[in-house]
Amino acid sequence: MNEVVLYDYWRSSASYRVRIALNVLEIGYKTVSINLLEGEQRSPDYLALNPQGFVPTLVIDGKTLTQSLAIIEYLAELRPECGLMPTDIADRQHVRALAYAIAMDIHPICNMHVAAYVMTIAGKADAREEWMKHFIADGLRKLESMLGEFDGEFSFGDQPTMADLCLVPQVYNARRWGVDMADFQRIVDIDAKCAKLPAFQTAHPDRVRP
Ligand SMILES: N[C@@H](CCC(=O)N[C@@H](CS)C(=O)NCC(=O)O)C(=O)O
Repeated sequence: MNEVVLYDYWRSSASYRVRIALNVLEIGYKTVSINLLEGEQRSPDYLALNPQGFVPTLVIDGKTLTQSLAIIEYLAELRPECGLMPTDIADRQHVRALAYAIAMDIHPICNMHVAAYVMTIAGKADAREEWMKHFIADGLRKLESMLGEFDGEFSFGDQPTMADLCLVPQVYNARRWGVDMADFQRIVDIDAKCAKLPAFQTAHPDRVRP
């Protein structure tokens, strides 16, 4: 395998998801940090890799891959035995539904450029915090009730799947914004379970911060 390179930012949830996936599969990789606060995601060199100007981007097998969930599914298909995606078609649908509830419903409206724009149009400095807390809590409440449909120690079953790779970074982000997690016991329990696993520990933002 050629050198695997992950373009990421230590605090980015989407990057954090892919770091966990690479660790679960035990794929060694080099990191190139794209400093979002300094706008490096909009540099011409980076846009040539990721035309959306988002992190992460993964270079693997001579291919340049974007979109964290599409990257995770690529890795899961490369190594089906890793269990990140179940083998049963209906089970896979459930895992995707849980992952999308975070990655497609919570994350995009809480993205850095969205929250920054909210602050501009609202004309008050604390608008961003209100926005983040409101939409993260709203999304987590819905996720908590979705999770109630499924048994197991993780989001779906007894081993980590793509759903957990989305849940853990979202919980990190929620805590960072001061969201009260008291109503989300199942989410908190799953997060704690994942936190015991080395693949999740070594992907944590505090461990990869440049
Ligand atoms: N759907 C994309 C979203 C990626 C994304 O939004 N990344 C954020 C960091 S978590 C980003 O690069 N933001 C840069 C910006 O808002 O300018 C994915 O899952 O890869």
